[in-house]
Amino acid sequence: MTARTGAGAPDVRHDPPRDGGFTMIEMLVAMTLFAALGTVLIGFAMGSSRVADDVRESGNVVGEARLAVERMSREFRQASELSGAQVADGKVVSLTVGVDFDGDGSVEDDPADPERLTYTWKSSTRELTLSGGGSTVQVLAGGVVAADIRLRSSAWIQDLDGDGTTTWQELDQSSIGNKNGAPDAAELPLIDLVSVELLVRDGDTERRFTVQADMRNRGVTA
Ligand SMILES: [Ca+2]
Ligand SMILES: [Ca+2]
Ligand SMILES: [Ca+2]
Repeated sequence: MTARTGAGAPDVRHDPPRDGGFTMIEMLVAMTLFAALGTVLIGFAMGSSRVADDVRESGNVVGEARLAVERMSREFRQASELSGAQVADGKVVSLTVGVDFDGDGSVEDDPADPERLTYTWKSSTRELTLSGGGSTVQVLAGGVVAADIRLRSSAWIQDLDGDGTTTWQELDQSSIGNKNGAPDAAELPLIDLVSVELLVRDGDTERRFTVQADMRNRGVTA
């Protein structure tokens, strides 16, 4: 009994410290693991929130560009007149269309509900603006890097170089054109295809948005 107790005593005395030692090590290991896991989780959470921010930001730019492009496309298709176009360095930089939104048969310049709209691209400041009824707003709040406005005609007989596309330049140089380097006068009524290509900055990348509108619904030849 005594011997057994004596033999058992060291075991009894030694066991608790051994358990305590394992517990300490286990706790240290657990703490280290939790710390490591925590760091990974925090890093992951911060990373995902950054990604979410990027997606949100990108979604805004892309969403806004899509809306702008859809709106332009709708307005050009519904336009009952192409009132004018401005040219700079041989390129169309401004386009004025008349859309009879209220359907009363005429295009009015009512400031409350303007029907004559002008889209203007200013390459020096990279601003695409929309003017109507005496006020001007910026389209896409400075996100546009480049804009390319093209005017074409389905009057194939004026396709001087025979490439299948009649550009406003060809109309200008044709027998009906006034050869002044601008789409105007007798040329405007023959223009029935408008395309606008926008290059929009989206974070580190640039995205291209294209508007292709058939203006053949125009009854009025302004
Ligand atoms: Ca009207
Ligand atoms: Ca051509
Ligand atoms: Ca001309």
